[in-house]
Amino acid sequence: MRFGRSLLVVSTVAALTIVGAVPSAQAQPPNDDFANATVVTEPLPFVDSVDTTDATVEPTDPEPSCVGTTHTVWYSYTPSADGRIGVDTFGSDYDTTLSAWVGEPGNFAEVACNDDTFDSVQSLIRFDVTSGVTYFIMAGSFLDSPGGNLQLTVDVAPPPILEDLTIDPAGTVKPSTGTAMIGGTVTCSETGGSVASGWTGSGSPSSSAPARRPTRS
Ligand SMILES: [Ca+2]
Ligand SMILES: [Ca+2]
Repeated sequence: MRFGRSLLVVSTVAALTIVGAVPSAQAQPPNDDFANATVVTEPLPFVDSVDTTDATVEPTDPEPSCVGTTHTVWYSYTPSADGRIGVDTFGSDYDTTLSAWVGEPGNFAEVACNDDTFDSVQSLIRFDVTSGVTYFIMAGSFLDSPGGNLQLTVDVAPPPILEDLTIDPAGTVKPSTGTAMIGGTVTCSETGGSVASGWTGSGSPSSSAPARRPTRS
């Protein structure tokens, strides 16, 4: 009886050892491949978190214009109305990249691209969207750096800052230095409001447009 118990214990230990020796499978994220892009749902904001450590690069992944990238995962967004959206990776724990595309594998057109934003290694892109058009968002890691915990947010973005510049027709020249002084007005608008402020600028003599001291006749 005691001998039988010993055999049972040995068998159990052996079984546990075998189970523990099985190498762990890679945990590729569900939206690793373009064909399995996670659908961004409305209403915004849309927030997603995914481990991109084992994300891979497909041969058909497009090359962003602003940065090299690996460990790519995909999202798709088809807005129900025209507008402007922002996509960011703030809160992620690795050096991310973001790009947005329209089209299909082998025939993508880039809409937006960013590597770093606000003195961080996280990314932010903003772009106008048209109702019914599907936009594909590719999040990756910088060059071949590791992936990690991706925090991705898609939200409505403020309208772009509009600028209008008016230069006064008359300026002055400081005879002692040859420095030209001009003035004008810069107008900026954001989130429906606008501000206007006067400004002055100066320019030093250059080889292409030399400033000359006034001469007396
Ligand atoms: Ca991928
Ligand atoms: Ca980055």
